[in-house]
Amino acid sequence: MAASKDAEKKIAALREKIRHHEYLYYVLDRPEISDFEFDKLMQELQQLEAEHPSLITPDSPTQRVGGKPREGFVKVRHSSPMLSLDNTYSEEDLRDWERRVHELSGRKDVDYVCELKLDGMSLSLGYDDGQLVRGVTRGDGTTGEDVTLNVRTVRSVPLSIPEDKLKHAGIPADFEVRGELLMPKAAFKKLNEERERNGLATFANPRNFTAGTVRQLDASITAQRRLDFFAYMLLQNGHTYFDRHWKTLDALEAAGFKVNSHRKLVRSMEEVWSFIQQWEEKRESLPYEIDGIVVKVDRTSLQDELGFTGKAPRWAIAYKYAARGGITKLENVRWQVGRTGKLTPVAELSPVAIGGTTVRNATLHNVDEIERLGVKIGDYVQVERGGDVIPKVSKVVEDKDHPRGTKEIDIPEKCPVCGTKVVRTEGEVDYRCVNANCPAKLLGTILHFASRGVMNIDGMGESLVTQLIERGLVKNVADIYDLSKKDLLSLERFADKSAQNILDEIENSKTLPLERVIYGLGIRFVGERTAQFLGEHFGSMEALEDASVEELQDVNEVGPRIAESIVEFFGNPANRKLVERLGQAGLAFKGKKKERGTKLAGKTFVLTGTLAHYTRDEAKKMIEDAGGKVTGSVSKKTDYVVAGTDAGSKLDKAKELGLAVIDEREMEKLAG
Ligand code: 0OW
Repeated sequence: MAASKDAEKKIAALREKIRHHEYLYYVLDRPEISDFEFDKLMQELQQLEAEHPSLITPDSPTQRVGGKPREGFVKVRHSSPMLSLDNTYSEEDLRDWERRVHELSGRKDVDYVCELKLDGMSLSLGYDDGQLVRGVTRGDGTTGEDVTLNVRTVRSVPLSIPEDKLKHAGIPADFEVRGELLMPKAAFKKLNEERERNGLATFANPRNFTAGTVRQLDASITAQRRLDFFAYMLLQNGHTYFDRHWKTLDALEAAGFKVNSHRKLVRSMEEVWSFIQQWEEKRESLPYEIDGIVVKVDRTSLQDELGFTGKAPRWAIAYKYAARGGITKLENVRWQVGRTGKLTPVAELSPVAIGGTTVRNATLHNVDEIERLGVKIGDYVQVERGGDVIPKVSKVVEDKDHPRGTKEIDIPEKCPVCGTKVVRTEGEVDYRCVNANCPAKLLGTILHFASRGVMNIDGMGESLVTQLIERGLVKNVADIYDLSKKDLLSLERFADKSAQNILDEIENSKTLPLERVIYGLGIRFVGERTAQFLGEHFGSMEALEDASVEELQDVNEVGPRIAESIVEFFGNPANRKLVERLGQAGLAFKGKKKERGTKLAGKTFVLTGTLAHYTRDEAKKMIEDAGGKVTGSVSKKTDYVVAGTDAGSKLDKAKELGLAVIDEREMEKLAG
């Protein structure tokens, strides 16, 4: 007992410490320890909990990412409607709103709270006895979807709040918090670029990405995308708890929720207007997108008196900033072909001034976006410069001054660059050119190969590569290694020094490891992480080239889709020739094969149900690193079935076949 008592104390102290550092890092954005030190604390807690599983509680920091992928979402009715906001676009509109507030309330001395209007999606969190028990999307305002498992992975959402902290904040033990869930600009940019690199459809803005992320059936995917949650409402049994909104925000902050600090309590519309103007400029510097300001009557009794119409309260209003953009005419649409062959529609516009620059092109993103906008050639469109640099077409403008266009935007039958028939794979959004030697793909392919995170050939940017392609000096990535100084000196603006620099960079690239070369080949769905797993697993380019679809699926996180894409790539003789030339040029074709243990050599495992401490991928990796194999279906050839909680039909079949059924402890022991 003493050991367990001692463990209990250590676990409690570790949890407290980890929660404190999670709060500093994710709520206050003021970390005091390094990620490495934080991870060590988490590993220590995981180890202690593994030794004393009975001490594991749902609100332990180790329990944020868990549960098996679901088939769908349960509908949940809100305690009271989750309202939306009426919008205003001018100071005059605001004055009208203020007049209505005065008339309806019969008061002139109204206090207001100004808040940034975060451009995310609303979410409701339910806490019972200080424990997070539910996360629900807004849905249609009356009924939302239960996304609790996904919400638990958002680090700025407390899994539990200690009783004393709630008391200190004046909050009852059972309460509901509402707020905005969002994806910071930096995360959006990085994740979208990664999807682009892996040939996946990208999202038009952080809000869409957030909505797609929180509704992932597999919460471990949500966890990887680092969403943020800002609280702005506190209810008990569907009613606002505090008598002032300002108090609500302070109480939420005191209880450990992330509350936006850029808020202001004001007594007049003049102050509201100056707050709005102040943030019109400053919003560019914010780490997340805002699309306006929310103004709310502060006193709850007044809010109740004013009530709401339709779906929006009378006691709150949104002021929307004019889109950073302009209205102009869509003259034409051309289709750009990227490295992966994806065809992207580009709007050719009548020049329009946006934020001091003249814009002539904007992205229409993909065919779905064209359909969503309902845009035609000749339409007048609103063009906006979003958080990222590429302007986008945000909507069609239709009024007496802006008549509609009539010409449909045709999706090209053939690749605009090489004439190959374009295809659209079943269930995918994008149209693609599948010609491996399409020149347009060539530019993107060379740039990808030479880029920093791949072969790191500094100086080999768009202008140089375009020249090399136009002069016929480079037709594929292997030609890079045949370039001579004479070739480079024949290009514009190339003096001896810069030519030598490029040649040195090319030479240096040969020292980079095998996984970089694999990543550089630009095989569809093979991004940086997959390339690393492939390098570690096969240990050489030759072994990778000869691997079958089945063998490839033994690699961590490689499923049938990626395996087929790799076999298809090496099945193309032109690609084989290319790889052979890279080998001859002296690139790293041997890597350090991740040594596998032999404890489980020749043993086949099947995983079923939810494991308490490992995701499916982690468990699969543990077994494979010990030399074992993980398959998806139970058969007589299966040596072990690892059963977690709510194991399904695979467990029944294992019992039928009299197979060895073990839990994750025994799996760990077997894997050593
Ligand atoms: N997006 C926001 C935000 C905010 C609610 C309360 C009742 C009606 C609106 O930052 N700061 N405050 C509120 O207050 N709503 C917001 O966003 C709304 C929620 C639904 C549609 C908008 O996203």
